[in-house]
Amino acid sequence: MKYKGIIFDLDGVLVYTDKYHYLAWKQIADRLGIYFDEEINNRLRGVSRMASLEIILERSTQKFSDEQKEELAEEKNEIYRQYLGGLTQRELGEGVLQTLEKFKTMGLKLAVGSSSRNTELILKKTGIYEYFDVISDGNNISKPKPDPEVFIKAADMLGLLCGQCLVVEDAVSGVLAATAANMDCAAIGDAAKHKMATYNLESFNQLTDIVS
Ligand code: B16
Ligand code: MG
Repeated sequence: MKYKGIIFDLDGVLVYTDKYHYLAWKQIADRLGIYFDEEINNRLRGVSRMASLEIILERSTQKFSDEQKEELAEEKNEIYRQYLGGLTQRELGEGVLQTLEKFKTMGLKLAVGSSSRNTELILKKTGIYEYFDVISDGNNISKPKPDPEVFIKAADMLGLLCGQCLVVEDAVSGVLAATAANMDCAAIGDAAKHKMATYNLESFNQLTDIVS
């Protein structure tokens, strides 16, 4: 087999939580009178909570202190977690369950490599927590994507070399992070056409052909 480990991004790859990030940020932006739409939201994919807030505040004329920014980020997270309360297996990406099942039977090591600090909750609510050998996420990194830290740590936790792992990503920041980690990257969704991606996926199910 070409790879020994697969490192999955969470939001936008395994689970469609991206719409809840959008709705939560939209609520904050509307309250502050800042213009925010789906296109701006695409720039938030894969980047940390605080970096997302900074992108939203680019359109604000008001200045915010670090303390106010912390409060806004916390407020967004509370709204987001309310949405997560209703999360079920229905929000899993198409083909995710079958693919994870197949990769497990093939003996591949599986990791999550996400910028989110809500990874465990999301994996448990959608019933896929048990499929993963390790989780590398916003809780154990100091530098968010596009820095490669989250993926390098995931490979390390799996006991594998970077070159033995394939990253699956939906965000440009994630494709850049995988490239900087010297890992092959299968890009889907928003990042699918990115020139740095090793594989451009039209559907999640195509992963099986790449890996076999
Ligand atoms: P949280 P990923 C990322 O997840 C999201 O795409 C991004 O929009 C979000 O700001 C980031 O997680 C942090 O999430 O607020 O839950 O800690 O795509 O890296 O799985
Ligand atoms: Mg993502």
